[in-house]
Amino acid sequence: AVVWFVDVSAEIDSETSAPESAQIRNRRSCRSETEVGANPVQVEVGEFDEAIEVVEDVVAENPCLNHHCKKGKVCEVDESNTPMCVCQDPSTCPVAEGEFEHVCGTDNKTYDTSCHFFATKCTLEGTKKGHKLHLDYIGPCKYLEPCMDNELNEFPLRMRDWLKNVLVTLYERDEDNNLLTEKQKLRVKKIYENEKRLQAGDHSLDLLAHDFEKNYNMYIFPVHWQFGQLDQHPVDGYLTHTELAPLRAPLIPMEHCTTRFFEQCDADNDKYIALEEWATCFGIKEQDVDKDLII
Ligand SMILES: [Ca+2]
Ligand SMILES: [Ca+2]
Repeated sequence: AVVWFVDVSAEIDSETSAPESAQIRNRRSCRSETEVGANPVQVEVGEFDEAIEVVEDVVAENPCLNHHCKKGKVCEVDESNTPMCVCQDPSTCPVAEGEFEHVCGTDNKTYDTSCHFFATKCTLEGTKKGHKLHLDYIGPCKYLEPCMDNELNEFPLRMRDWLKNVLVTLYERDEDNNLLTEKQKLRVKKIYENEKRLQAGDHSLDLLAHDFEKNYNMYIFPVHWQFGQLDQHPVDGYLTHTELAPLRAPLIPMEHCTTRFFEQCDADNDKYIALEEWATCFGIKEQDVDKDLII
């Protein structure tokens, strides 16, 4: 479950064109190394067989090759052969391979794939409607039960435990993957090696609450770490709706309190979740909020 979640985050972290986090880049490069296994350029040349000369000419002349467009846009050249990004026609998006590729927009409409969603959002650029339209969650739109007050309090219990387990899993696999920085590794090592650590499992809410009280210190870093993972565009100590999307979108269909939880995290209602607000809604004490922990 952990791996699935991390991968999906990487996929949808694209409502912005800003650089991806090192974490995601690392994961991508790992993935392509294992999956492709060959130099992609060689593969392409092979496909064109004898026409290698011609292919190389085309490569040199196509200014779109190294021109990156954000999701929802594709590169086209104008009359003077200058590359530019234009909205992608949704009908050119790859056909969805199944319902799992559908996404639900904040307009409560189901889009075939995230490609269809971002292409549609692009055509609305500059309008109020387009500004308000976000990818709400992964999967087709469905009825989400309203989140009750008592359920809202349960959410951070599960979330904190889950974050701690994600970090421990990353740590266990880190030997060859470099998913964590050296500093982060040292911090997780302390948690990992602590004998009192609650092992991953399907625990009752009572046990999770008890563990948070007893082993509070083990939760401080995981909460900070997740904030740092999301605060990337830009790195400024605040989370925007878009920065939060990689965490929110896969979570909403499984945890119906997700939206309400993050809304109330923004205690001062300025549309940004500051590190202090984030830490507070996960039960971290004010004196333990530490900007240095998110690096
Ligand atoms: Ca930010
Ligand atoms: Ca705020």
